[in-house]
Amino acid sequence: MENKIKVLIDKIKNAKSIVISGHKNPDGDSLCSALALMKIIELNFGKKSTVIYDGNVPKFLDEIPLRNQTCFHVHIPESTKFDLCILVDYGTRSHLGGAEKFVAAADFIIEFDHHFNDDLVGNLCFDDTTKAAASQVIYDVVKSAKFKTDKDIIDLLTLGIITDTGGFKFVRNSTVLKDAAELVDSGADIAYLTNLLNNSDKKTVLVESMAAANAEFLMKGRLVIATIAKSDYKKLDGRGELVLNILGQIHGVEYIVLLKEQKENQIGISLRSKHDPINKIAEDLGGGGHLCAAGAVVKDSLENVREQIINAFKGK
Ligand SMILES: [Mn+2]
Repeated sequence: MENKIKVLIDKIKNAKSIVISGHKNPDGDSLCSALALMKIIELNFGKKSTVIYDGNVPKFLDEIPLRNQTCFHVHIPESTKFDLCILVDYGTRSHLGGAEKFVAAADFIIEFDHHFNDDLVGNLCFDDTTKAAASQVIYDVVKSAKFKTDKDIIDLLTLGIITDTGGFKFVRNSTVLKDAAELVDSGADIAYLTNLLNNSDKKTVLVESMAAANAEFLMKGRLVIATIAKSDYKKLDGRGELVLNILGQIHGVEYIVLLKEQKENQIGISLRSKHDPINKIAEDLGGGGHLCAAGAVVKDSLENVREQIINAFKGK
């Protein structure tokens, strides 16, 4: 770790321009980790970096600190060369989105991630799959390097943990709770930060509740499939987490599937499981993710994808 931190410090010190990006269609951890790093670099090295994103930033993240300092990637000329590129929470190469062109042009790439990935993009990798959030990986580095922090950094790192653990519901080891406890001691207010995320549009909440109300129950109620039709897809905010949350509360439900018709013959699939891993199903569909929370995008009709999903769950 010590050696890697030396390289990290050297690369940041010598960089003339720095771009930071999370994965396409950023979630809370991805965006908060990127913004936290931006502020860490500013506070400790006196350098500005550019935080870019691709896809849509969910509206529930509107009130997070420094939100207005993110930049949609197309607003930066394609010919721009950042000599240092930092990737956070990206997962796999195919999730880089608009950051890909800056990755290709950069002299050096640093990554901070907690996803399992056997095709690493970074030249210097701070990866730890035991961590619940990329922001937890960053917090580790902050402590090892003895970097200065401020309220924005503390709040953003805490928000990364809150969002990726579903408000501490998906905590699988104690390290994330220890880190959260330290962040609270450093000034993070969990209740305040949790409320900061209650920002969704009325139409989003209504569409997601409706999708839950119309869901189909299979396998004696162990599998539930909800659907968002193309006409409602635009009203979604992020991944449709509310649908998954509502259905997951039902007694006897073990697997929750949300099919989102993103456009004609393109279905976004979110898979959740209460216990049994379902990441293999996501991988077989060309996607990936965590053991019990994964997803994929399949280019086929809603009806065909529904059939595929039902077949994939046969034998479970
Ligand atoms: Mn994450």
